[in-house]
Amino acid sequence: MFIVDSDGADQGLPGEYGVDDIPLIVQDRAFEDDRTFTTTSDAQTGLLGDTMLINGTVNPHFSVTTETVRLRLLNAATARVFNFGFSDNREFTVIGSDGGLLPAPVAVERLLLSPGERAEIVVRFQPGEQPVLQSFAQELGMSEKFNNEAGGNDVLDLLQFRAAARLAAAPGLPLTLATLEPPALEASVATRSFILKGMYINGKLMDMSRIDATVGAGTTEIWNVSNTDSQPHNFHVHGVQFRILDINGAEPGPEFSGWKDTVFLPVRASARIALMFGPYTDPTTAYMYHCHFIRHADHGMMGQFTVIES
Ligand SMILES: [Cu+2]
Repeated sequence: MFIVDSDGADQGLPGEYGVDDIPLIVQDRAFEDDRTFTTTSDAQTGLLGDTMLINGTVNPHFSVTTETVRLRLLNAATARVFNFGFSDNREFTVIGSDGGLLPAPVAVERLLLSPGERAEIVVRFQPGEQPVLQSFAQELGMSEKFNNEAGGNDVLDLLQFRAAARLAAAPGLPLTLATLEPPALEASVATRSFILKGMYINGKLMDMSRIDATVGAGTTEIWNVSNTDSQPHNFHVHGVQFRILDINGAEPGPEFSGWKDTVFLPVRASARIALMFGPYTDPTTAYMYHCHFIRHADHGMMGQFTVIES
């Protein structure tokens, strides 16, 4: 995991790496009899594992020594959507999304992250307690059979916390975290549509020799991304961060209102995203956009765009 910080951005937040600031790379894996990874699956959405690996560790625990702990969550699974929460259903606070801090902390009991999505959360602990970070059942919008096959009914233990008898005091979180300009929609220069179905985006498989879109540096575009399929997908864009304007016509929850590069699209969901492209141009080297369910991307559910002078 690469962690990209800007100076001063972390003021007032837990930030001591390995003590109260912990990266959590969350994966489900399956193993063969000879203890090698299982790498193939016939499941539509891809391989689901029965063994949870947190930072590569089976049955992990974390020794808590401070009243608050910041967790940098990465869904590093190929196909599983994690519905994060705690065994005692405690509230926790979301402070960041894929591309940076949120404007303000958001209290939740559950947080749904599809493959490739990240979030930062802060959890408050009491001395001596041992809650477990879990993934809970979820509605993927599929038929019951496929919902089960895609892991929608699974409840999974991910990481046990073991709080010491005495914890170092931690202040409350700041009321504001970052200033996020609203997307400059009036400056939007183009609207594009992306239909996700089967392994196709707009009816096409990835072709290295084809540039699917050319965008202008420093411009804002609105992309309508629709999952018209009977299985979940998501949409991940390289080289740019975006803001989710709406999902199925409604504003996203505040925990998804910040900088994102991946948006989850359950069955028949559609999202409108505003992308603000940076100043860097290169007419020959393309960025990709793709479904982050790895089986889908591997089968060609991907396209590419270049950023040129506008
Ligand atoms: Cu997909």
